Amino acid sequence: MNKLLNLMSAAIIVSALTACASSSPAASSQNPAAQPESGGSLITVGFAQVGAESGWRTANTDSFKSYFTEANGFNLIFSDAQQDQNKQIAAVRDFITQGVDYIDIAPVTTTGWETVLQEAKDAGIPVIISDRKADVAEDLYVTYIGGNFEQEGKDAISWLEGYLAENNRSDEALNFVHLQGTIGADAQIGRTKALDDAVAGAHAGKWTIVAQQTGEFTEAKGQEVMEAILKNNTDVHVVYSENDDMTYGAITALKNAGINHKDVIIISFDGNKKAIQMIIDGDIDCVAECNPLLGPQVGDIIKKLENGETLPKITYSVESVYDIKNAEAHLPDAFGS
Ligand code: GYE
Repeated sequence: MNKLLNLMSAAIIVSALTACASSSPAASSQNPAAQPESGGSLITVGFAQVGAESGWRTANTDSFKSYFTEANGFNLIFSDAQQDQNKQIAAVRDFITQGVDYIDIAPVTTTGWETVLQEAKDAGIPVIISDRKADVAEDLYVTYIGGNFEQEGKDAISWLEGYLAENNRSDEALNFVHLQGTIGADAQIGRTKALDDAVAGAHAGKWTIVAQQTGEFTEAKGQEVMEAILKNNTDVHVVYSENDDMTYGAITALKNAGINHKDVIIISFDGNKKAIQMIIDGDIDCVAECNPLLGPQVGDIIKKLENGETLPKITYSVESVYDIKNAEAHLPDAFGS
């Protein structure tokens, strides 16, 4: 069933990507929508990226850089904020000063965007929010495209419930270590809420979070934080890690502490090729997928805007859950390395 769903979602993504590619500005040079501004000039897009903290992020950046090319009719101005919101806001102001045609922001955190988005609006520059949501009034941006993070978390919890039931472990008291992403990022808020709700609700009294700390979505910080946590808690049954990179770090920390990580249920998010391989190798138990390949989809949004089309306010990526039952089939399609 899972496998079927995965194959279906992979097919949807592939067909969506193919659709984007075949209707790209480069492929339709007679289409005036491709070069609308001054017949032949490029569309300038400023992309305020979060940083380079993870494999997901690298794949996301690559996806934008390989889509928004001159050959495709675009001039991309790329900015890396190194996970610092002030830098990201400064980059957006710079895009406004330069008079770009479109701005795409992947907001580091959900809050703090009103002022600069109002400035973009006043300058008449449409803003697309991708990857993580910003908590602002709907008239300050055109559309959001990216993951549904609370749903990803709920999918991971459902997977765990199913796994425990299959192994006759549903009644066990379980200690969780919870490694959170960058605090205040939409991806952290949603994934954290799903676990917090499960622990306070359906599993109250049975599931305990013994440590809940941010590893800032990086492998190094994930390892460092996990090492510190293991000094006080050696009885860990589940690691719920909000991205693959922190998961790699946590596994190293478990090994260094002399704990067999294969005895711990390890739940991760994203779905890098390396993490999918680690499911096959028995190192990771479950990965809730998050799709980073948003470049062509944002390109498609821009083309629609150029055509005067109205877009939905939110478009969520189609996402699956991977475990030992479907990892092998997904491996060739997994992103990154
Ligand atoms: O899960 C993590 C990255 O915002 C969905 O950011 C993204 C998250 C992703 O650093 O690996």
